[in-house]
Amino acid sequence: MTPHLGKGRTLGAALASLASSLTLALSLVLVPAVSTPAAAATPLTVSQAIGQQTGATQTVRGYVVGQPTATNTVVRSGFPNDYALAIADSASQTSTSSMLYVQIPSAFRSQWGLQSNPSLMGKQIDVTGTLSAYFSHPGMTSTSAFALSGGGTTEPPPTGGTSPWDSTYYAPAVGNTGTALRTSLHDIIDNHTTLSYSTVWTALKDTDQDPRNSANVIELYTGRSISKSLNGGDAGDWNREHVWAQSRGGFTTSAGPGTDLHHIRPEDVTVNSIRGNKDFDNGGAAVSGCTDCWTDGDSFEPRDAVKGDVARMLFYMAIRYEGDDGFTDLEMSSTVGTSTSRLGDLETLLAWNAADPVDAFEMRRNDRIHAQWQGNRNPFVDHPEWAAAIWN
Ligand SMILES: [Ca+2]
Ligand SMILES: [Ca+2]
Repeated sequence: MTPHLGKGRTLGAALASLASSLTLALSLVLVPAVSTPAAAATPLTVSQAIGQQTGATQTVRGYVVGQPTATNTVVRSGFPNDYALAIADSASQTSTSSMLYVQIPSAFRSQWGLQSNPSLMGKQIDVTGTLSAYFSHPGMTSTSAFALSGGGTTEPPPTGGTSPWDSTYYAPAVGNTGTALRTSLHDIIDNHTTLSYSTVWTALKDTDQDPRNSANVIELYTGRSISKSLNGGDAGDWNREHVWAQSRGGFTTSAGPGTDLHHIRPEDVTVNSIRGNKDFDNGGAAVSGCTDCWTDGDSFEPRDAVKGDVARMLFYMAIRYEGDDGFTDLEMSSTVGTSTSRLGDLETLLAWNAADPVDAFEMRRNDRIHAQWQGNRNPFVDHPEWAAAIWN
């Protein structure tokens, strides 16, 4: 199965949706007029929040539709900063009277502001804060929590695609499958700035910043938050983990694949060395100092929360590097323990991609690499379903 973010609605899905709406309407008619018990855990809709500007603290669920810049103005691109969001009950809403304006306090801006995270457009989120006017408009202030709605990110964005980049960055690729998709994506993503290996330290302190502590980065496999300043080579430091291991890609730390941020992540020095140049697959013995990590003689299994991240980084490398620019052609492998230029296990990685959907940290990371460091994107973070469209 492709993971959900894809595909327009079929007629069948529309009919099923209509049928469930009719069932709901019927049940509302048949059930006597007993008021629904107030379920504290159920978020308000945006239209409810607009009608309840009481100063109470509430959680509201809605789709990100833009950034308010004045009472009657919401911009949908060219975001000026990270200070505010507009949410609505439909991802295609364009009327400001049907939007709630959400203040983003400074602690949340790097993770939830649209200038840093334009991929949030069209995503369904839950926000908690005070229901009161913002920009002289129904709003939420003193916002204290932001989260992607659980399993609720399936409504397609207004373009009819699945990413705000479909009509621009990905235009030559949208609609393709198989070899045509591979070729068009390669041509899009191979045009980028290359970094020096020393700049990679600086960049990782931005791309992998802990959303709860701007002085720290998050280590990929361990999940630990560690001071940005503890980068180095001693036990207990973090260093630069090449998810596509150098010796398996025929590259060094010269500018090129060995400095490509899309697959380089902060990792604990000791755990990085335990992973070494192994393939990725399920199973093995527990890895000391890395909760829920497993390894055997030829493979490494990271914690569940980053299994999809690992898969999508490797898919990027296989498509970015095709042997046409002086670097080795990298390809996915359907086995483990194979030679230079191939990494696996493809079937396991496709399953990890489906089981661990793209999260806010990963989206922000992709946005930062694109906007700030390299000028290119990982297509499999924007379109995880493209992996199955290429490798199935
Ligand atoms: Ca993940
Ligand atoms: Ca390749």
